[in-house]
Amino acid sequence: MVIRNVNLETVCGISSRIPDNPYIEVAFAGRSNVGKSSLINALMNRKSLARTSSKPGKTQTINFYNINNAMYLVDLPGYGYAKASVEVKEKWGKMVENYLHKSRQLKAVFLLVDIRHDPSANDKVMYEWMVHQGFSPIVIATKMDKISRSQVPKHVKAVRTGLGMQAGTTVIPFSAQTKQGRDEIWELIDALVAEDEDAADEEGSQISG
Ligand SMILES: Nc1nc2c(ncn2[C@@H]2O[C@H](COP(=O)(O)OP(=O)(O)O)[C@@H](O)[C@H]2O)c(=O)[nH]1
Ligand SMILES: [Mg+2]
Repeated sequence: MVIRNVNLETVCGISSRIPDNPYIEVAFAGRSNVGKSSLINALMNRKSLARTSSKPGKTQTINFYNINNAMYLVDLPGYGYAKASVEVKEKWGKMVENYLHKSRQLKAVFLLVDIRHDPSANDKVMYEWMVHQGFSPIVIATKMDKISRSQVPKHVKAVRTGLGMQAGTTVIPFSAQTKQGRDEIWELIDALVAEDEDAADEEGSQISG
């Protein structure tokens, strides 16, 4: 995708309604501080449109970034933020769950994990949920600049094992700092956008005869 324009179109809080968007959505899940907003900025070629923070638990809303009036990148609040109260955690959980279940435009969820660490129990729950919902699970192992290149395969393998990923599923090593992995992620998203456009054409031709 050649980025022509990006716009933070909808910010969805606990009490807001999930928008009924006209284009497909791709969402990014993962624990707080794993690098979701940094990845979205890297995909958009923006330094700081998506707010990033060294303090975990900053994004408490679902943020919809309109890309070229063609699709949305969706920044989800992170799970597993230890300092949030039980009540707040529950509300966030419900909001995210509600979105993931109800959005008609959500075509893929990318799960971000830190390439340095074995996936957590929450990561595993999220992964299994994705598979259960019928999404083809795509895992992004981020912060790869923090390990040496020669260590990457070993860590990718640990991520696969930790999540119980099946053969043929995708792990993309990524770094928001070096932008490694960015093109590969866009290729996957572009394919989803193209698929949706084909489906729309098909529908159109059925209506016209
Ligand atoms: N070295 C390095 N730091 C990163 C990378 N991605 C994110 N970070 C840092 O990790 C922290 C959390 O990132 P953020 O995108 O806000 O995480 P989020 O809570 O998942 O949205 C910030 O200090 C980022 O600068 C990366 O690929 N490499
Ligand atoms: Mg964030």
